[in-house]
Amino acid sequence: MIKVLGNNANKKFMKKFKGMKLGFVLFFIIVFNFAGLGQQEASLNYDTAAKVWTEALPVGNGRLGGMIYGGVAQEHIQFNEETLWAGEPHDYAHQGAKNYLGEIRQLLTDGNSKAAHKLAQDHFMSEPLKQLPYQPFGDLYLNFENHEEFTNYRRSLDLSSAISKVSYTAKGVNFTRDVFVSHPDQVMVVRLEADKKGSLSFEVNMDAEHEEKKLTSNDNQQSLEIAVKDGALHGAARLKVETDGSLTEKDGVLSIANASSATIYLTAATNYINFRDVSGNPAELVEDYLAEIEGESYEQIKTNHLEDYQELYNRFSVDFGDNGQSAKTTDQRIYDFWKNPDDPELLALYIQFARYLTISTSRPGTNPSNLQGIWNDKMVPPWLSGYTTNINLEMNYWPVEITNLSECHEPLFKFISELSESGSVVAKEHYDADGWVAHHNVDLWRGAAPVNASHHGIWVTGGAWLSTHIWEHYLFTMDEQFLKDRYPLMRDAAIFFTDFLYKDPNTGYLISSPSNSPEIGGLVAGPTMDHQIIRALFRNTIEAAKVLGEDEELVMKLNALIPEIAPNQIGQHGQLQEWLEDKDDPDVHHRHVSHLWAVYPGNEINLFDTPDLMKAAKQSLEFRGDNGTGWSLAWKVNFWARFRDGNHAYKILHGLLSPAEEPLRKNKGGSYPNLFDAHPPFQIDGNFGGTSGILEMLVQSHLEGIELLPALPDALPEGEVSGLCARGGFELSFKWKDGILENLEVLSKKGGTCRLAYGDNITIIETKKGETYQFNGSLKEMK
Ligand code: FUC
Repeated sequence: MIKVLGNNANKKFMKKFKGMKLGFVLFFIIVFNFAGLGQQEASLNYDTAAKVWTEALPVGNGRLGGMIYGGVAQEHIQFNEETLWAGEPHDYAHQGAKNYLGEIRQLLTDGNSKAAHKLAQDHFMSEPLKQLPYQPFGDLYLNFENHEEFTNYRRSLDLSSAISKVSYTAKGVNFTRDVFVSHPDQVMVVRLEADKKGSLSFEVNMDAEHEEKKLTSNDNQQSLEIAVKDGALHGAARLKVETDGSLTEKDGVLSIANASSATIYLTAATNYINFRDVSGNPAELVEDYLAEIEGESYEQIKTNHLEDYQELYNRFSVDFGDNGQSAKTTDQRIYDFWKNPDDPELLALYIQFARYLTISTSRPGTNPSNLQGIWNDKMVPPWLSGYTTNINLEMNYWPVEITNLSECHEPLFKFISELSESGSVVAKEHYDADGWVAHHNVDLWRGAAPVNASHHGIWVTGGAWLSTHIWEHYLFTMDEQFLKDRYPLMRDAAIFFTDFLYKDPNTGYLISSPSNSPEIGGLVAGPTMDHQIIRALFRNTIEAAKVLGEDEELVMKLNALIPEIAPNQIGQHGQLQEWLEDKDDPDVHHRHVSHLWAVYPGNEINLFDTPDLMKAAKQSLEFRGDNGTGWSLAWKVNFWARFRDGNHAYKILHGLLSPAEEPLRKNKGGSYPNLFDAHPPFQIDGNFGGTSGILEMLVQSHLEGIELLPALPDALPEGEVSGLCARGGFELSFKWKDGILENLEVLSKKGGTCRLAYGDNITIIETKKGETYQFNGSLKEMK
């Protein structure tokens, strides 16, 4: 960990980084050239309208989301509001479950797993057994008469402005539509223009799939009220139209005629206030949102949007060079990448798209990004479009710090805080323990109890894994106030495990039982992943307590427990054991690779401290193979980067960026035409995990310092990155050519020691807060 540096830290850092092989060391000094570095253009482009949802383009402001189809005769924007879910406030804990904990443990210890499963299924699962789904909200339709014939069709999503555009020519008139969702003004904006006066005519109406719905209009406004079928939530959407043409209303539909331009402002809200309170008034909220933009011009609202969005987006840029592929449509590029993975700009686009998705789904005050971000068109979406914590939810936040979007991590912290409340009830009812616990799935109601089935639902380290994000955020920002505010969540997650860990009569180790290694092997005693996560949580809590000068006694207790926890073990096939017993099957190619958690996102297993375990982990990954669902591929990219095998990481990325719907790829993970990650079906985690994987090839800062280009693949021989964040509070800009670092600029945001490594070159400098330091490719500081 970079945070806590002992007296001999510098020596240790040197030692750790000994043995790193570079091959070449640069001896010449390169003239710095960051002046030319700018924001690269990044856009998704198409020459036809979307036929299906995974071709439509996403827009969002963290709360409101839209999927734009871009049809000419009919525009369809399917929209969501992030708090519209089925269900109602409910804690899911199973009263009296704790009475069965001892017996379930004993059955597992005795090897009677069948009886353990049955007992757990009958008495230990959440009430009710299933959680509830995220819901679509509604649809906006714009119908244009006489637009059947058209030419010059283009459809795009510009990532630098977060504006989606459609343009075409019909009857000699050039038409354009711009759509964005404003965060400052909380409205979706659809701007339509025709370049010939008075030639824009269309009808507007909203609709929804909900059985309970009501559409009303008056003057230039239209309202849609809906209620979910199973539950306490209802919502209101409201739009208003401003135009220089005529506006009439008939049967709820608004008609615009003879206009040159028209702007639609749409907003939506529900009665959800928080996971315990549904007393909101959505009709009032949407009225207020629209009242707040009354009198503001379209130009002003667009300017507000751009200022707000670009303040986040423009902090980071990446350029891998462009070999001409970017002139093609995005769907074609994905197809061509599958055939020949030589489109470095597509990787840069993938990174910026993930940043766009982060900004569009996660803003301070919103809910975190669920399995589909905020976009969903199904009443029963895959896996309920929930918050799955045994990999997916965390993966959504893997690149958030590195890509300089630290405040977009906040929704996750708020979520953890709420989850700790429901999780403390579950800790008591299921485990008779203090602190809090969360299992593998969570819904809007912060359900923390084990759901669905004992063989995958009883997995106890969901809350612990999430809590590691608090420490990570601190490492990247060095923000002590943040740590002080959120530390109790880590501490209480750790306290749960001080009660929960159980001395295994067979081995004498402290183990996690009952639990599972997600989602393979059933209910077991002592899965490796749990122990890795619990140790990481304990270590983080110890470090955090030291920073804050708190909880000395707890620190002593955690320090004493860590060596008692079952260690990582190497098994008969040279593999890292997934379980306490040496029973891994090398022929199993399961999508989850949970026992490698300590390689990534953890750091307990690494090349310097534990080379043998690293070798075993690599062996395990080789057994699992190179295929997988979208998120599984994404995770493997990160592993291979940590194994310092950039070419293998790139091989996996090749799959992740290949067409999901290509029949010859037989339902593998990949990308849809709109660059959404395919599990399949659509699941947003792979977009984020793939992005963190690419960045792990460029910079790693999970050990004592910052390593430049630790796993650069041959396919990315040159590039330029700016605004990339590393642990310790540093922001990096650097450039490489022919696979060799040319120069580096480090901004120290908080001061302190900065340890840099590139190949055999190591530089340690004391930095001052706010200062920028420049280095040549051999890490020699340039004054
Ligand atoms: C976990 C995974 C599945 C899927 C689901 C949402 O259960 O095993 O593959 O991603 O989450």
